[in-house]
Parts: sequence; C-alpha cells; structure tokens
Amino acid sequence: MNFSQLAETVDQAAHSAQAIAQLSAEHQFNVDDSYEIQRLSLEQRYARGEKLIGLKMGFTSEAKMKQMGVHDMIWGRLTDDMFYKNGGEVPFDKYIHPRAEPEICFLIKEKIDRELTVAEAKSHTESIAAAIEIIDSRYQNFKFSLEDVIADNCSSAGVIIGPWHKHNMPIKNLKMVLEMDGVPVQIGSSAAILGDPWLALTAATRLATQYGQEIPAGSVILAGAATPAMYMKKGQTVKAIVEHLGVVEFGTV
Ligand code: OOG
Ligand code: MG
Repeated sequence: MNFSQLAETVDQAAHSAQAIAQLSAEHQFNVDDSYEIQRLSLEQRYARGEKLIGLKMGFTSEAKMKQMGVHDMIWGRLTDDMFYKNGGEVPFDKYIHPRAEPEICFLIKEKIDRELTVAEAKSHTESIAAAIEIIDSRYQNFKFSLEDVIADNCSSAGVIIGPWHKHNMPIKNLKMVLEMDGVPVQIGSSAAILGDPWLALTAATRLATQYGQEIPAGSVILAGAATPAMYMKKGQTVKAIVEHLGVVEFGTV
C-alpha cells in the first residue's frame, strides 16, 4: 500500500471540500501507519505554502469519545490556513460538514522536544485562552475508525482563539458553554478534559515526542473538546463562553 497516495487522497478531500469513503474500507493500516499518512498529508499543505502553527489533542473527554465511538486519544496538526480571528467571519463553503466544539488552548513559550510533567508543561506555557475548534471529517457522514480519523489529521479544519490570559490561572473546573445564534447548545466543564486540561498538554508532549514532532516556541496546542461537537450552518453566529477566560466567537458566511 502506498501511504503517499492515501495522504494525497485525504488532502485532496480537505482541499476540495469533497467527502471520501473511509480509507479503512479499502486498506488495512495500523495507528502508526495512520500517523505516517497524516504526516505525509501535511507535506501537501506545506507545499501549498501553509505553515505549522500548532497541534491539537482529540478525544480527551468522555463526551467526545462517546459521540464519535472512538476511545483513544489522538493528536493532529494545525496550520495557519485554519486560523480565523475572534469576532471574524469563517467561509462555510470551505468545509464539507463542519462542526464546532468548545476548547481550551495553550500558547507555548519554549520549544518542547520531550515528554513533560504538568509542572514542566506549565513553565513552558506563555498563556491560556478559550477557543472554538471547527472539525470537518473528510469522510462521508462524519464516520470513521480510529485509524481513519488520525490519517485525516483528526478532522482539523479551523481554530478561533479568545483573549489570552496568564498561564498560571486555574483552569481545572471552568464552566464552558457553546452557543449557536445566541442559544446554548452545549454546556460542560473543563474538568471533562482528562480531569484537568493540563493533562492534555502533557499527553501532547508525550505523543508528539513519540512521533518525532517537535513543538516550537509560539505553538498553539488545543486540549480537546469538553462537550460533543455541534453541526454548523451558513449565516450563523457561533460563540463559546468559558468561565474566567471570556468569549470567543465567529460568524459563518
Ligand atoms: C475528531 C477530532 C476530535 C476533539 O476535540 O476531541 C477533537 C472528530 O471528532 O472528528 O478534535
Ligand atoms: Mg477538538
């Protein structure tokens, strides 16, 4: 089997916003193979001029694992093409069937190239913010196996970050609300993220190190959603309100 070809298939699906069949329907590959396909698919993005900006963790909450039927933590890569301004507009047609989910994100101040403890992770972090992640599986009906979703860069599609706060503020049990057009559609707590979002960052350092991905200073790391993700619509306002971290929002056009 040709991993480069599979990487091109998922990249083209993302680039053209055209859903594809699950790769696992036709091919057999394991989790390590999936991360190699993901790495190769990012090479396609870099070749188009995109830059790596950070990483995201996925399935760090029970709510997400249940929603998607996948029960292992995953990680993916975020590029500059995925980032939108807080309060700005997001082009809906760039996506296939996008969903939004409330997240917490970390801004890294010092290069990380090994697994860190929580204390070390804190000393490597500059600041913390509320964020919304847009996920858009490239697979038909948003259905996938663990191997499929990793190969598809863990559905990574968009990131909107709220105001930054000091890295030492408590984030263990913050109320997180996702609103669509002013209506609360998900309510959760940051405690749903592995019991403490800092554990998502240490997991990111472990997995990135395992797969040879350095985390440069200035990287943004998403901890994983605290609640199930919700389908978005065109012409909608999407907002996350996180206790003490404030508001992050965008409109779809
Ligand atoms: C995979 C991405 C999971 C999270 O926050 O748990 C994720 C998906 O649900 O399509 O980003
Ligand atoms: Mg997410």
